Amino acid sequence: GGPASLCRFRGTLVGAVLGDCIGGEFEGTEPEEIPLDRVLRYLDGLEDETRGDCILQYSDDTAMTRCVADSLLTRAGFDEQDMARSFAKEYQQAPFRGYGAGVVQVLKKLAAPQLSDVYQPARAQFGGRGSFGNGGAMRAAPFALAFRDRADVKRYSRLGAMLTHSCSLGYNGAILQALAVHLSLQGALALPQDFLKTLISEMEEVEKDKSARSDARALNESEFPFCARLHRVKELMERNNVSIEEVISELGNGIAALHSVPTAIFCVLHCLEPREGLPDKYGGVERTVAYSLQLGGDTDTIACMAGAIAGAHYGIESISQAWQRCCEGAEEADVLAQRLHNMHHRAPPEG
Ligand code: F2R
Ligand code: MG
Ligand code: MG
Repeated sequence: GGPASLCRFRGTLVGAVLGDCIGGEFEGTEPEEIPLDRVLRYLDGLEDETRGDCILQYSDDTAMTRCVADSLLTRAGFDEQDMARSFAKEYQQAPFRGYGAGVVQVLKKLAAPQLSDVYQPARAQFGGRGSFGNGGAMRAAPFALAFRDRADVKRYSRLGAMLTHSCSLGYNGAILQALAVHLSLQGALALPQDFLKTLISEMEEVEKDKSARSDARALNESEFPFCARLHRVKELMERNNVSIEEVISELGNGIAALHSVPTAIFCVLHCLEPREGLPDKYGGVERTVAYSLQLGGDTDTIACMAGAIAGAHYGIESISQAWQRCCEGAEEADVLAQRLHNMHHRAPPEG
């Protein structure tokens, strides 16, 4: 499909659910425990027609992405009160979705009817430093679908993440993920070096901010930490052979946004071409998800974010029907994507 086509919208949200559900199987695993043959055996099992519809459950990644999409649609734009209430209600109804240990406190506080400042519970996290987890980034894709204008994608993905993540290393990860989906939807992955260049220049602007600089200092990170990681992505892309160990040591595979969003972007870029060891029958989304799983660590979230960016590039047509049938919430994600596509092509939503 062309830029911002329906097929790309559907690919984005369905790709994200697939990454979450399939990646969930390996979350927290050491990479040496998941050699490629184990990953491929597992993925082959999803294609086995004789086992009927196997339902892999989605986790917090999809639960919160659905809240974001639903709130943006219902309110025809970003409404922090509505989105906060939606997160709290979703958690109350299904607390078993594998939420981060810290964010649960925020979600409980957001349920209080008398709460007026919905950003306050997030600010109180981790002794007032706020969370740098990837929970804001894992649910950021719908912002890229709802808003056409790049400045709006950045503005609202930041505010949406700040409802739970007040540390800039958390919410800036959400901006980076939303920007990656936004660019991919426009077809920017056709020129991977330019795609990366644009992300770096956008993030330079974002990370100039005073709080970003002081948060990076307080956490002993380099200045412009996301830009620094994106430069490492560029270096890794320029090399012929990159081992899984090198990707993990250069970019990370953990629960922090800084250690997972650039990693997800690398997975997409690395899998733009067929990869040795991955079956030729795989489309681009399958290749990307299969590669992400081998990194171990926070596999549901890395595969979810990579799946969204890859899905925006390749579109729904490239995604295996068998995989879709296996994943809880894939059909609902498809419906939300179609509604967001309508919204995107109508008048710009109010902020
Ligand atoms: N929570 C998980 N996985 C753990 C295993 C779950 C298991 N399957 C189960 O069901 O029990 N996955 C999900 O959490 C990640 C998103 O987390 P989020 O929303 O960012 O949460 P939180 O609590 O804010 O941050 C996560 C952890 O990061 C550390 N951390 C964050 N900020 C910190 C700070 N300023 N100082 C120190 N530590 C900080 C803490 O350990 C937090 O608990 C996704 O992977 C999702 O899939
Ligand atoms: Mg999860
Ligand atoms: Mg995770």
